[in-house]
Amino acid sequence: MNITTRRNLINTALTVTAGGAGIALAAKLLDHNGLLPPDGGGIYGPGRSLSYAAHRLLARNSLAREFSRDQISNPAHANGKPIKAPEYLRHQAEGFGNWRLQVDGLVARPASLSIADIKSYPSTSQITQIACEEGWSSISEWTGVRLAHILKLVEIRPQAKFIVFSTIQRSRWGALDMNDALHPQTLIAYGMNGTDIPLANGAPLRLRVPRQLGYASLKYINHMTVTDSLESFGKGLGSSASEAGYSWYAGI
Ligand SMILES: Nc1nc2c(c(=O)[nH]1)N[C@H]1C(S)=C(S)[C@@H](COP(=O)(O)O)O[C@H]1N2
Ligand SMILES: [Mo]
Repeated sequence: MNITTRRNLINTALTVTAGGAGIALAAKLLDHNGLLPPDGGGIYGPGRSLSYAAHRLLARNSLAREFSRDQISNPAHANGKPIKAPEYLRHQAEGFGNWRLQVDGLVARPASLSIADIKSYPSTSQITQIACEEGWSSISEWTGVRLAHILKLVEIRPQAKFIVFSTIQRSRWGALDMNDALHPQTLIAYGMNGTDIPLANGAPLRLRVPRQLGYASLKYINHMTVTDSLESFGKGLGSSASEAGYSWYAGI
């Protein structure tokens, strides 16, 4: 789809929505083009759908801003305290040697990756900002492997549309579409500011999605499932954040 076609599609969706009877029609149009987010229903649905569609159509390959070393926040920020669940404390006592990232779903080669496995892959670093929906922000250097690299290793099937992430905190989970999943700045990170990720920042493994608000960058991840539909996950809204009333897609 070229840029004019994309703009036209958005204009059509906007016109149809503004036309009153058109919300359902606009949703159908976006759905048909793979542009309806999982939380696109309800009273906030049309706004969410159009903002998601606009990002995907007009800013598909955009990069999040990267900063220089002297802009790194000092002291480093952490949102919340290290978690205290016995299961987590046990992993911590074992130096995270038994932590695994399970990868399954629509893949040719399901995997169970240790931190050592993940550290053996080509690493990349970025100095990016975490912007929290609560109003603060913090800049850190993140080191890890591109999520795209892992998805290539496990050979995702062509029907793949979303990657669902679980964390050791059962109440925190989320999903990325393939555009964010394959984006070069989306990392499975194990390092922060030159050392292993501190406990409060999501040790030993977290997602970094610098094109979305902080809540998309899930900490303590241990499982990812490749799927073509989010319907069977939780309430079908795509994340614990959207179940709590935030937008599933938090593009910035
Ligand atoms: N598992 C898990 N991931 C999480 C959170 C959380 O509470 N649990 N908080 C999110 C929110 S709201 C933000 S803003 C960032 C904060 O990351 P930081 O603690 O490294 O600053 O992590 C996100 N990822
Ligand atoms: Mo946040």
